[in-house]
Parts: sequence; C-alpha cells; structure tokens
Amino acid sequence: MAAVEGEDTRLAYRTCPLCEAGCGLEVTLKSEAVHRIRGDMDDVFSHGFICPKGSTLKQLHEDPDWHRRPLVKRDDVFVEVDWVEAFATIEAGLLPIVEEHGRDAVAIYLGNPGAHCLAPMFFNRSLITALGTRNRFSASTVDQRPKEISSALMFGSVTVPVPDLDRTDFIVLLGANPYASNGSLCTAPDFPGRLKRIQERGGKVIVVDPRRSETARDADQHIAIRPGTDAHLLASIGHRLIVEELADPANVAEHCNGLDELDELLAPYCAETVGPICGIEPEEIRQLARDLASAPTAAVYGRIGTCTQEFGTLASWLVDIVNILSGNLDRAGGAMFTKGAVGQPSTKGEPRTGRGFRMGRVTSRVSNTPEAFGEFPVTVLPEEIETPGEGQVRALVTVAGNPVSSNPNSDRLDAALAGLEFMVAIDPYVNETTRHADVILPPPDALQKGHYDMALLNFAVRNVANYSPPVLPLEDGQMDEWQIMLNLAAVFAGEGLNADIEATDEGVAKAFLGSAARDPHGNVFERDVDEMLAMTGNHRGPERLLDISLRTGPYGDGFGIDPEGLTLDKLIANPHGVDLGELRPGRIPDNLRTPSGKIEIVPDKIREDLPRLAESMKRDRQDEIVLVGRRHVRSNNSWMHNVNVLMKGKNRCTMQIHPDDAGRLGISNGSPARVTSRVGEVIIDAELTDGIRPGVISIPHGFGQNMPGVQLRVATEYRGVNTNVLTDEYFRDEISGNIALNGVRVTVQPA
Ligand SMILES: Nc1nc2c(c(=O)[nH]1)N[C@H]1C(S)=C(S)[C@@H](COP(=O)(O)OP(=O)(O)OC[C@H]3O[C@@H](n4cnc5c(=O)[nH]c(N)nc54)[C@H](O)[C@@H]3O)O[C@H]1N2
Ligand SMILES: Nc1nc2c(c(=O)[nH]1)N[C@H]1C(S)=C(S)[C@@H](COP(=O)(O)OP(=O)(O)OC[C@H]3O[C@@H](n4cnc5c(=O)[nH]c(N)nc54)[C@H](O)[C@@H]3O)O[C@H]1N2
Ligand code: SF4
Ligand SMILES: [Mo]
Repeated sequence: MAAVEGEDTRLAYRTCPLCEAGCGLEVTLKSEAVHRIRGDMDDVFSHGFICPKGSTLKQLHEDPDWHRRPLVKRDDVFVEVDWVEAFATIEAGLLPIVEEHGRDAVAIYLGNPGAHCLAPMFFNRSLITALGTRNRFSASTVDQRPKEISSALMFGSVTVPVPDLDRTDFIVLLGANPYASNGSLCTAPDFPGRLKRIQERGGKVIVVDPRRSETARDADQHIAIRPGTDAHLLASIGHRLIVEELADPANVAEHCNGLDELDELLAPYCAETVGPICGIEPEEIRQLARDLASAPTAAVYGRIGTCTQEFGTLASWLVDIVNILSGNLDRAGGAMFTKGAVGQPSTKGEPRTGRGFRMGRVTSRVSNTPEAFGEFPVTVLPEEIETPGEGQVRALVTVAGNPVSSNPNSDRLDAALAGLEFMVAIDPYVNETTRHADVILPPPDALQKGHYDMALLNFAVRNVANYSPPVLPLEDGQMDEWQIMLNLAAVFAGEGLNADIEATDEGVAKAFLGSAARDPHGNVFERDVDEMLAMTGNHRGPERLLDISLRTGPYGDGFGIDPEGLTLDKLIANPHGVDLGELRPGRIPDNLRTPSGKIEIVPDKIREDLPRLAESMKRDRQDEIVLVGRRHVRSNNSWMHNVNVLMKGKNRCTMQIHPDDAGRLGISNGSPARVTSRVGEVIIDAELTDGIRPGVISIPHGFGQNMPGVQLRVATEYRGVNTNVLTDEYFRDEISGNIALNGVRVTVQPA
C-alpha cells in the first residue's frame, strides 16, 4: 500500500480471484471507499491486463444483495440473525439427523469460487473431517475431473502439463475459448495476447471447436469438430504420427511404460474412418498430424469441451499422448510442468516414485459409482437424496457452490434439495440453490479477504507467487470465512458453540508443520514443530497455513535455512508478485509419483474404456442435433449476473443455431424456440449464425436466476434460462462419472 495523490487516497494491490487468469489489480481508495479498480501495470505476470470483470470487485463489494450477516429461514422467510444464533440453529437442525441416521446422511458440495479462495482451500478439509461423511461432492465433476484422473493415472498425481504459451511455435486448442474464459488449467493472464504473440513470431494457432468462437476467429485454422469426438480425432492424430513414423518421443521415451502398445490401440483410428465421425476431412486430420510433427515446438491443449463430454477421460489422456508422441512433453515450447511455490504433490516426497493414483476405493450407495479423490461425481447426488434406505442423504452443506444452476438435470436436483430435512450454505447470496437452505453463512467479499491462488498457480505458464492482503476491513457483524468454516466444523464435530477455534487453527498449523518435518526429501526434515510455529509470527488462519506451505515448498526459506527463500512476509513486501521464472524442461522423471517411477502410457482404466470409444464409431450421428455450451467474458458461471455493469447490452442467453438447421426447423432469428432433451425443456430466443456447425446448438450456462425465492435484484430481471435443465445426469464420462455437458441430444422446434 502506498500513499498517493490526496491525503485520504491510497492504492492497494490485489490479485483478481474471479477466474483462473489471476490478474493483478490496482485498487484506488478515497476516504477508504473503493474509487477505481484497474489493471496493475507492475504485476509480474499480468502487466496491466484486466478483463471487464476485474474492476467489478467494487460492485460486488457494494452489492446490497451480498449478505453480511447470517440468515436463518423462519416460516419460509429468511431473517438476519447473529452468528451465535445461526450456529445454534445449525446445531439444533443437523445434529439430530446425524444422531438418528449417521454421518453419511449429511452430504457436502464444494463449489468453484472455493478454488479461488484461501479459506475453503485450506479449511474445506476440516469441514469434511468434522462431518465424517462419505457423501462428498464438488464442482470438479462438472468440470476438470477427467483431466485430473488421466494425469494422475499417467504421472501418479494431479500433474497437468500446460502449453508453454510464451515459447511455443504451434498450439492446438480443443474445447477451449480463452478469449472468453481467459484460460483454464492453464493460468495465463492475457491468454488472448499470448496467443496473438505466437502468431506474431510466425507460429500457428489452431482451434478445434464446433463453434467459430472468438478464439477461433483469430486463429490460423478453425476445425469445426462434431461435439464429443475429440478423442477420436486425437487418436487419429496419434495413429498418423505412428504410421508416418513422425512420432519421436525421444526426450521422455526412457521414462515411459507401454509406449509400444499405442501402435495397436490407436490402429482403428485411421483418418478415413474417423473423418466422417468427427465431421472433418480425412486429409485435414493427416495434415494436422504432419504440421504438429514438423513444427519446431508444439503443444496440444484441451479444456472444458474435451472434459465435459462422453469420452472426457480418454480425450484428456489423448491430449498428453499426442504431446508425448510428437516429442513435445516436458520440453520448452511444448507441454510443460509448472513448479508452484506452494508444494504440489509432484514436488513432495521422494522423487520418481510414489503410491500412484487409485480410485473406486468406495462406491456410491445407489448406483455403485466409484469415488475419485474422495468424492463421488455430482451426477449421483440426486439419486442419493431421493432413494430411501440406510445412508440416504437427508441434509446438505454447500460451500461456494450453486449446484441447482451448474449441475445437470437441474429440475430434478432442485426438487431433491427442496425435500431435504436440513441445509446449510456458506454463500453470500440467496440464489437458486441457497434459497433451499435453512441457514446461510455469508463470507466477506473478495476485497475483504487475503488471497493467494494456491490451486491455479500450479497450472501457470510461468512460475509465479503473489499474495494480496485484504484491501478493506470487515464490517461490524461480519465474520471471516475461515472462522465461519472452523465454527461450523466445531458444530459438526459436536463441540458446540464455544469451541476454541484458535486452538483448532493452531492444531491444523502444527499438523502442516509436522507433516513437512516428516518428509526426508523436504527442506525442514526433523525440525522442531514448535520452533517453526513460533516463526510464523502473528499470521493466523489461512495466512499462517500459506506461510508454512510457502516456506516448506520448493522455493521456501525452510524456516531460516535459505534467507533468500519465500515466506509470506516476502510476498507481502512484493505486492506486484514474485516472478520465479519460466517453466523449466526436464521435470520428468523427478515429478513422477507412480509406483513404477515411469509415465504409465496405457493405464488399466484407459485400456478398459477404449473399446467404448471404438464401439461409438458405429453410431449413426447424421440426423442428430446436439447441445454444447459457451462462455462470455462478462459472465462468470452462475454468480455474477447481479452485477449491473456486466449485464448491460443485448440478451446473451440465446440458442445459437446454424441457419440451415433453423430453416429446416422453421426457426427465425430472435424468435423463441423450444429445446427438449430426455430430461427437460426450455424456451429460449434463437440466434442464427453460420459460426456454429450444422447439427449443433449452443446455450451458455449459469442463467435462469428468475426462480421463486431468489434474492438477486439484477439477475432475476435478466432474460435467461438454465441450460442445465436440459443436460442429463446419466449422460456422462464412463471412467470419471463426470457429466457430459456437451453433445447432449436434443430436439428443437419453434415455440
Ligand atoms: N451447462 C454447463 N454447466 C456448467 C458448465 C458448463 O460449461 N456448461 N461449467 C461447469 C463448471 S466448469 C463449473 S466450475 C461449475 C461451477 O459450479 P458451482 O461452483 O456449483 O457454481 P458457481 O456458479 O460457480 O456458483 C458459485 C457459488 O459460490 C458463491 N460465492 C461466490 N463467491 C464466494 C466466496 O467468496 N465464498 C463463498 N463461500 N461463496 C462464494 C456464489 O454466490 C454461488 O452460489 O459449473 C459447471 N456447469
Ligand atoms: N468469462 C468467463 N470466464 C470463465 C468462466 C465463466 O463462466 N466466464 N468460467 C471459468 C471456469 S469455471 C472454467 S472451467 C473455464 C473454462 O474455460 P474454457 O475451457 O475455455 O471454456 P469455454 O469458454 O466454455 O470454451 C469451451 C469451448 O468448447 C467448445 N466445445 C463444446 N463442446 C465441444 C466438443 O465436444 N469438442 C470441442 N473441441 N469443443 C467443444 C465450446 O463451443 C466452447 O467454445 O472458464 C473460466 N473462466
Ligand atoms: S481475466 Fe479473470 S482474473 Fe483477469 S481480471 Fe478478468 S476475471 Fe479477473
Ligand atoms: Mo470450471
């Protein structure tokens, strides 16, 4: 914080928590009120870049619908109460359910903003442990779970390679539209600018997307693929690289198990067969393989369109397979591994070995769906609530999640939530989901919380560390998010309302230190926990845990061993971030955590699922109309539609349809259309555009706040519908159980 201009004006710096880009913001305050927010020109990573959402931390802070005090529902109406009463209501409502029906009767759902927020990142675990339920769910299974699984199977931990945007000569983006999303599982502020610079230095950008997205429009080549067929395309590229002897995985070959199996496994996917399935000319597939192989460096990158589809895990796996075959894995300009400052699994423990990854240790009660990473896919949440019997879910806790909007078959889930015996939400808003809650515990807004993008900086295209302290203090009556979480955990654990959360917090800190001190490969092996704890000074809560994680991480000061190393105080002294340099090649094999110490090229789960892919080639897709999603830069999943400045302009919640389809179906531009799937129906304005492939319609998600009981005065006025009324919880990726939001079969008629 530096003093500037007038006496009561000050500047503060804050990393934007809204999306994965993590842009640096410069906040100008006048008389302690937010005056202006713009890009921080001195940020070591974003250099001033900002999108239209970044400055709206001000509007979020001032939003009258963002609650500051707890809400309790009485006679169907939410009333403000103090914190003691809120926790007492939870104790009285939830504990009897646990006593009578056991801990599995309470489910927990963790939502997306929690991955951008320090308190949930550090203390979700405490909540889960205190709840002791097996019924754990998160937004990960409407998102990136297939990629997490494919990489964990191959590399032994969630070690996701990212395209080396700043050095690559050739990038293929599948199912990603970073011009709107600003990137995902690839943290890169100003992703669009980084793509343009690839072209400026003579490189090529190829976009594979059923829509001519904003990113596709500026690309050198756009391949309008049929939704859900990316795995076929990638298998075909892999096959081509092998048969034309273009494959050259030399740099990692000695660290791979099972490379030679690929010849046979990919054999069915010759371009002639696959072309008509993907709706791509066979020669275009062959040429793409050759271009990939001949580019000096190249990276293939797949995101939400390749994950949230029928073959999500196979497609995610094949992205890495093609990068390996083309010789671009773990190489400058290729697909590389970030080394985050807050220890990733791939920088902890013994290098080149580990326990590897296992899933399915338990299966869900109703449909026997396997867990992964301790969670069941959300696709089974409704059946777990609806189906009577021992272990039935009767209560729900949500943390930063809006499943009624973001999960498939929303009408079914919405009805299931209405039937719960008790529900608690840690959430600022009364929205589609939290209107079902009995108690809502609102966290402070982003400007009132410290921030470090712990999860996403592990997928960054540069190694960077940046911490932002809170810009504004809590108001009277507000509680910090981590204190909300620890108080709630105490209630769950039966410790009542007078639990000593300072002691719990210290216990967690000691556990962190203890685990670091037990790692013979770490930098504080056998050090004294109390001595290290004392060195964390006055930091408490997530800040103290962050300090510990930084100091015991790969760039850490090791509690005094390396005075140049990172500490939280060092980050506080560097408000524009600390640049730890470009990604370095040669991370393999040290970052592998498979039992074999090798990259498992064909994990069993993958081998078992490949026949399903082959079988799907027989399917007749000719007359289908399928649904895909899209994002807009002024929107953020479901929860920023209450920000007036972002919602201005023409209706964005439209059904994009190709004019040929529209003509055949009798639908005209701007007129309402009725879209029907196996599970539901919406009526939505049609937008005719030749920027979408025939046979495909696109509807963005996150709209449809106009439901009884929702208290969002801007969002409820917006003309939008919830596309997840159409998505089908039983149309999912086999291995992960992740929802297939893209490629959903629908019928379209004039309304
Ligand atoms: N059809 C379709 N559906 C999709 C997608 C799609 O592409 N198409 N995308 C999917 C993806 S990728 C994702 S990640 C999910 C997101 O799914 P969810 O995480 O379930 O939903 P969000 O819309 O992100 O809602 C976030 C909730 O967190 C609250 N919130 C905001 N800030 C905070 C905070 O600081 N603390 C707390 N405690 N709460 C906060 C908001 O009020 C809101 O209720 O949606 C998925 N759904
Ligand atoms: N402005 C904004 N930014 C966001 C978000 C937001 O809601 N708004 N959400 C954030 C979150 S939680 C996430 S996970 C990321 C997601 O970031 P991205 O993965 O970039 O997501 P989208 O922008 O939805 O782009 C997905 C693209 O996939 C295409 N697609 C659909 N089906 C298929 C298919 O089968 N194959 C192929 N090849 N393409 C397909 C769609 O047409 C679309 O253009 O964005 C994050 N950033
Ligand atoms: S791109 Fe993402 S991180 Fe950057 S300002 Fe926009 S919302 Fe914030
Ligand atoms: Mo997401």
